[in-house]
Amino acid sequence: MTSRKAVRTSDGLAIYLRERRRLVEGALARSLPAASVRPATIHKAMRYSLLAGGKRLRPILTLAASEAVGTGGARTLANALPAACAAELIHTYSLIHDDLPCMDDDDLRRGRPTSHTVFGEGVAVLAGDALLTRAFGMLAEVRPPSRYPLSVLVKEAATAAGSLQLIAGQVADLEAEGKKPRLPEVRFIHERKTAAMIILSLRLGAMTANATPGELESLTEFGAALGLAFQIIDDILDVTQSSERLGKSAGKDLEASKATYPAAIGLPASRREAVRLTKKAHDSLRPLGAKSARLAQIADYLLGRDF
Ligand code: GRG
Repeated sequence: MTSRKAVRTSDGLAIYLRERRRLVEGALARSLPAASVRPATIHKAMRYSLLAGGKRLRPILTLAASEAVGTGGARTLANALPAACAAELIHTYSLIHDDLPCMDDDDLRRGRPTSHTVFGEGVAVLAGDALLTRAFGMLAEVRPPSRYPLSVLVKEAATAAGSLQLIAGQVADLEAEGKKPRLPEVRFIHERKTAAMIILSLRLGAMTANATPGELESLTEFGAALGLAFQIIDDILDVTQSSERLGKSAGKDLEASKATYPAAIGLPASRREAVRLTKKAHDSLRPLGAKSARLAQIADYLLGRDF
């Protein structure tokens, strides 16, 4: 992207991302008990991981999806915000558990020592559990629009975080370790471990803004393509970037013989696949028209990211 128009567009996106991140950070900080509330250890641990930065991709997608189908005003955003927090709470729980010695056994996350290295394994497990539980409490704060009662939102989140999606991906990932990675298996894992949460984030945002079934379908297709592209880029960055840049341990996938796109099809083909999926993501947005421009920009931004 070198044209002047492209530069202006990416400037606009940077401002958008900064503003939405600010909204999300404030809401996340308010979503948990203060660190001093008894038992302080658990609240410290929950806040330590949740408020450690991170790209906030999932909550930003929730907000952007609500804006793509709603009126886009302050009310649209305010109603999407608890759902955005729910997506980030589930995501952060999954990161804490993923880093545990019995899983990926990692000591660096979001540029900080992982939860279990600071608080011990027991508290880290419980902090993950408590964040997951809090996610459903946050979802209950959405003012349900006419098409989507709260029970629908809760079911969406439970399905995406459950044994058919997020946890299915993690189990398949654990079972794939040390085996020669095959593309269908890698895809199975990535669709469940990563894309499912990205689809959930978009769908929750769209639902809080009372999306039509057609709009919801377009955003689901967008999320499926974007989610897979996002994880392929993540796999590529693990091979090509430093731990300092990523804020998490780089090079671990190769070391642990993890199921990744570069391991299955090589780096050049992985890059081509991420580009193809990003184009597919763009195509999925076409029925939504101009209001989905931010989502299209986010897809391009994620393709070009280096952390
Ligand atoms: C239930 C015991 C138990 C564990 C669940 C499901 C699970 C553990 C872990 C999956 C988490 C995981 C590592 C998913 C991969 C998706 C991914 C690329 C995560 C990193 O997302 P980013 O880059 O991270 O958006 P930030 O820190 O920016 O939010």
